[in-house]
Parts: sequence; C-alpha cells; structure tokens
Amino acid sequence: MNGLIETLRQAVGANHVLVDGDLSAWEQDWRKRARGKALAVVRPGTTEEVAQVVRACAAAATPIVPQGGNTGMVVGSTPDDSGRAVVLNLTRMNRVRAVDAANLTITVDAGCVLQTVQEAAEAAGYLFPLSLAAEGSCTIGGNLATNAGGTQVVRYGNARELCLGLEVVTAQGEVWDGLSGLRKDNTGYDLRDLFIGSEGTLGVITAATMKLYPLPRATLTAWAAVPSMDAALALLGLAHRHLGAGLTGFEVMGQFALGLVVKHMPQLRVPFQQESAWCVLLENADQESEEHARAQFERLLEAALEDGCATDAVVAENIAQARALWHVRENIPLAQAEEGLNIKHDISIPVSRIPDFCAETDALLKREIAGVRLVNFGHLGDGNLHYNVQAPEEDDMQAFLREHEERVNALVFDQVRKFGGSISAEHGIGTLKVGKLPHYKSPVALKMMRAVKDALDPQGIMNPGKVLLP
Ligand code: FAD
Ligand code: 2HG
Ligand code: ZN
Repeated sequence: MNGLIETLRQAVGANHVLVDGDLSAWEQDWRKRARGKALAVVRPGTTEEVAQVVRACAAAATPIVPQGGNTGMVVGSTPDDSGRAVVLNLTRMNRVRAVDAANLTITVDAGCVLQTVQEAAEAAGYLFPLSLAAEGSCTIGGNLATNAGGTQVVRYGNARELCLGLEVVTAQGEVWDGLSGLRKDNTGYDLRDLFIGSEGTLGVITAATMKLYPLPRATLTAWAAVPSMDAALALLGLAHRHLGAGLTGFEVMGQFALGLVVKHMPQLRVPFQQESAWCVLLENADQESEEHARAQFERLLEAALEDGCATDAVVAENIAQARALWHVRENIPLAQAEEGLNIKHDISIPVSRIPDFCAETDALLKREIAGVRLVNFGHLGDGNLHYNVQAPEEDDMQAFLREHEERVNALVFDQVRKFGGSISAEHGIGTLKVGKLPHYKSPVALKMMRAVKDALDPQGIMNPGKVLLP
C-alpha cells in the first residue's frame, strides 16, 4: 500500500494526500451515524489528477469513495471501517469554468459549492434555482450524484432536470467529456442520466453544465397556518391555480418539527406554531412586478381563508422578512440534530394520497411505540415528505435505534409501498438503505442496475457497499 500512497502523492502533491491525524471530517457522515476509516484522503485539483488517482486505485484494486461537501444524509460519502478505501474529496476543484449567457448555461467544476454556483449565476444576471439548506457546503458534484431536490423542485425540477452535460472520470480512469450545453441530443443512450443519482458508484463527476434561468422580477414569500394535511393539499391546488408557473416553493411543516426550531433556536420567530397543526411556506416568483406578485398572493390567500384551507396567513413585506421565514424552514434539520438522532424517511408519495398515508401511518406508529414523536415536514409541492421518527421524550436515542429502527423502517416503508411511493425521494440509498432496496424495488429494475454497474465498474471499486450490495 505504501507504493499506492507514493503514486497518489506524485499525482496530486504530498500536501493533498492525508493519511495521519484527525480525518474525522472526511471519515464521518454529517449526521454522525457512522465513522469509517480511510486508507487516505486524496484531494485532487484537476480532472487529470482525478484520472491519475482513479487509474492508480484501479491498478491496486483499491476502493474509491467520491466525496463532495460530505453533507449527504444516507452515509454515502464516507468509507467503511476496513481502512482500505481512498476518499476522493473534490472540494479543491471549485472553479466556475464558464457562463454562456446566450445558451443560458453555466459550466462548473464538480467541487464548486452550490452557493458559489448560485452567486456566479446571479452575478451574470441569471438564476440557478437549485436550493437546499446545505447549499453553503454541499457541492454541485454531490448534488448531481444524489440527484438532489430541495425547495424549488415544484417549478424547476431536481438536479437531473437542471443538468445538460457532465464530465466524468470513469472507473478505469478515462475522461469522458460530455459537457454539452445542448438541450436536444438523441444520439443513443443517455449516459449523463446514468451518472446522475448514481451516488459515486459508477464514476467520478468532475464538471457539469447546468441550466440558467432569467432572474424573476419579484420573489415573494408567504406563511400560512393550515389545520390539516387535507387542507395543505387544498391550498396547494389553489396555489397552482392562482400562481401557475410562479409557484416556486411549497413547503409543509408539522407543529412538532417547528416546535423543535422554537426549542433549539429561540432567537427565530415562528409564526402560528402554537395554534396550528401545520404551517405552509409558499414562494411566488413573478416576471412582471412586485405589485403583480403581491396582488396574486393576496387573491390566493383570500380564497384559502374563505375556503378554510388556511386559518391565518402572512406575506413577507420585504426581503429580510422573507429570509427569516425561509430560515425557520431551513433550520428544521439542524433543530432535529440538536434534539438527537432520529430515524429519517425521505419518501415520496403521489401528492393526492399524502393525507391518507399520514393518517394511517401516524396511527400505526403511535400504536406500535407509545410516546413516539413524528417530525414531519417537507416539499409537499412535489410529493416529498421527510417523515422522521424521534424517540419518546425521555428515551435514550441510541437504545431506541437499536430496539426500534428496523421495525419502524419496515412499517413506514411497507406503507410507502402500499401508497405507491418511493423509499428515497431525494437523499438516495447510500449505506443506510442499501439493505432495503431489494425489498422495495422491482427485481427487473435491480437486475438492470446490476448490469450497468458491472459494465461500467467491473472491478467494483467505485463506492462499494453503497446503493447495490455486491
Ligand atoms: P456528499 O455528501 O459528499 O456525497 C453524497 C453522495 O454523492 C455520496 O454517495 C458520494 O460518494 C457522491 N459524490 C459526491 N461527489 C461526487 C462526485 N463528484 N462524483 C461522483 N459521486 C460523488 N438533499 C436534498 O436533496 N434536498 C434537500 O433539501 C436537502 N437538504 C439538506 C439539508 C441539510 C442541512 C443537509 C446537511 C443535507 C441536505 N440534503 C438535502 C442532503 C443532500 O444529499 C446534500 O446536501 C447534497 O446533495 C450532497 O452534496 P455533497 O457535496 O455534500 O455530497
Ligand atoms: C430538508 O428538506 C432536507 O431540509 C433534510 O432534505 C431533511 O433532515 C431531514 O430529514
Ligand atoms: Zn428535503
């Protein structure tokens, strides 16, 4: 192995091959669910360096764990505890390569932090709409590898829909330049779409060409109290009708989830938390004017109050107030982490079936485990719920996980199947759900996935143990 380390040092420079000291920032996942052990953490600065690293690892049959900001939720970007894998961290590759205004595209290195991409787009007068609470540290490579969703999917789609082309280093260390800015290209299989959502198991994404959009003239945010999930769904229907393509965000937040923000971030003001079972955050991005956006929002909210699907509502007066409302929503994952570990279910269900899913699954869980607390929130506009399960107040969370995690997962995922949903809407499979996939995905689909994996990575060195079991 010393020979491999020496080759890696020659490839990327000795300073960028970490073998000693505290490597926990790269070896442990964001939620601290697992701590692995790496042979080395390697931080290349260019695509050619990535290719050299992959070739060296392939020659030594050494596993590679691609890593961006290490903010993933499913233990996908950290090594196992064997000490055999090289963590390939892309964050030094952080250049914005080009903005093509006429083509409405931006091309960036994979290690670019999402917020940097948003800012570069805005500096050029455009919008890059992918947005999630980890945007200050997650990377575009990680976003694509997980096909991240976030809060703007209802209008702009997830990372896949925003991507036009990729540059990839294959598992053999070859460079595929697929950085096309084309919106139409029917020359055979869509290789780009294979790598998007592959969670580092097929190759290393080193750059991407992403879509840009015109900046809206006005973006307004509203916060509504809604009495039930049925009411939230009725409000969503009204929002689609009143705002059309202007509806860019529709987030739902349960009372308990918001209560955690109140408890752990007492400096934040959370409207209607005390009096309402659910709150909804809506965003309206308008190409006409602020007056137009405000009038649209007012008509929508009047209709909602009249209909009874909202019992109270506020529209942010200015950008600071809008930011403050979004800040509450974005802090839910952090407030949960403060409260302790929980069992996360990042699920999607056809929007129309979400109220029945919640009513039935809540009742089943509460019957099964006395005192269980449900942290429910998510991107209702695209049918994606974060249906998280927290231990009863006085319980030790580690003991709760040991005793109940398997049963809780089975119960929730069986319900997801029953309601025609998916066990991962946006976070992916990683290692946390790798054992579940065979139970909840079609055997035919799994066989095709296995064939793709074997064809592109015959040695099985790309992120082994993630997504598909060997
Ligand atoms: P990492 O965590 O480093 O890696 C994630 C996966 O991608 C791993 O399997 C890794 O091997 C692979 N990977 C990383 N880079 C590459 C590459 N260049 N080539 C090939 N494979 C690679 N997700 C959502 O979808 N929506 C949300 O709203 C959302 N909110 C979040 C909020 C918080 C507070 C946090 C902590 C996370 C959130 N996430 C959300 C999770 C989400 O998956 C990540 O934040 C993000 O997409 C991962 O990017 P990353 O650079 O941190 O990737
Ligand atoms: C979000 O929407 C993220 O905030 C995290 O996807 C969800 O913490 C979670 O369960
Ligand atoms: Zn989410």
